Amino acid sequence: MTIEELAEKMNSSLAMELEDQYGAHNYHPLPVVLSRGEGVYVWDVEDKQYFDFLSAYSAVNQGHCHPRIINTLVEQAKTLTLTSRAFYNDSLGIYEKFVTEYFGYDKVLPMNTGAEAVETALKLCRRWGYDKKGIPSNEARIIVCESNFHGRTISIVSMSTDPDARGGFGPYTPGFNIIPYNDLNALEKALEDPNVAGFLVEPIQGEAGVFVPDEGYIAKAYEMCKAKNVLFIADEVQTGIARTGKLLACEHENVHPDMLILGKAISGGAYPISAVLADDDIMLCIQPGQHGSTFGGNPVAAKVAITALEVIKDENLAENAEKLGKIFRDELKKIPSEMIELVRGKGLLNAVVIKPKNGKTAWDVCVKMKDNGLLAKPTHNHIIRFAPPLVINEEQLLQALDIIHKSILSFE
Ligand code: IF1
Repeated sequence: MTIEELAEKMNSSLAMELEDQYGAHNYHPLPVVLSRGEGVYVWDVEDKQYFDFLSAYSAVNQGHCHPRIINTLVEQAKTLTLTSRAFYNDSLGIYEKFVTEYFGYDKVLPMNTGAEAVETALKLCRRWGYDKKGIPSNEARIIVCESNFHGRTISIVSMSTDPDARGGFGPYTPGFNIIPYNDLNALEKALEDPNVAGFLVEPIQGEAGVFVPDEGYIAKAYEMCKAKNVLFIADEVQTGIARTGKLLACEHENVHPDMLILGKAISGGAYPISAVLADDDIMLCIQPGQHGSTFGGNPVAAKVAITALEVIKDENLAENAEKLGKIFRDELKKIPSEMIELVRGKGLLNAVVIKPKNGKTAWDVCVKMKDNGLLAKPTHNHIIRFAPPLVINEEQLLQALDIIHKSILSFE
């Protein structure tokens, strides 16, 4: 069949068959085939409507197809899409000024995916360690936490403790000291190593199952790093851009990271955009020819990121996440089912730990919620992450809670 014929005949089973036959099997999606999105809703190819409670893993914080973001995307796409950094362009400088003032840093290094931004931060941290801290060449160490998730590249899975993410991809990149998350004693011991250049941490561990550390952990960890001349590097790819009820999750503890890693919702899900922000003493450790990317800092990304970040402030999405997140957790805790073992989260990044019942697991709950019109996906088998677009209003949230309530009680 031609592409036109396939599009004409498109339906859920055809879409799944095509992906199964012609696509790599690196995901096991929920059996739903989406074709349209608007705000908090998505529709499948049979035009059934769902609440999107995953938001593409917190990339669509501003809601699907936000009109302002899409208009910017379309206008710039019709004008100039890509110049490469071999030349200047008329959008990048404006974006660089905007985004560094928006987050309070001297400079930004623009990349495309979260993993690329994490890799960039690792390179910057090592260069700073050698050039500014005086760590012997090739001896720099970076402290990371157990159960971290920072992406899928070889160096990033080299610091992972998740067998699925890491297993079978050796040999691994050296130079990482792994400590337990949310454990200041372990961090204190690890900081004794004079060759440590940085501490890379998620302010809340998303993939691990929305692990919120103890109050004060991030603030104390930052202080301890400063006392040992070690860079505090926050991976806010998932927790950033208003998701946890503040613009950055670090703001809950008044921490201004030495290096800030952003991705996902910096574009509102309209385009792959990521960024590393830092002050000059770190950022200028990389000079021309020492790092780069074909698409990094392209005009479309520059313009889209400006609009996506403007929307966050114009629509008070952090405040909305804070307010509705509290309601969401309170209402979830009221659901009378022993399948709900634990509810945790911050802002609109929440998770429910599901205790299997009569052989029914988190996956079965997600399939039931899908049938009832709400999409979410389990992480690590027994945890369901709930992360709707931050544009959700209270009425929609309560409707979604009804669906969750009905779905879970259907297993009683
Ligand atoms: C998948 C997880 C979430 C991230 C943090 C960097 C990255 C991510 C804190 C890399 C990416 C994505 C990747 C995607 C699913 C999703 C995910 F389940 F994998 F872990 F959100 F929790 N730092 N997370 O969460 O960004 O290169 O993907 O742009 O790989 O399955 P990326």
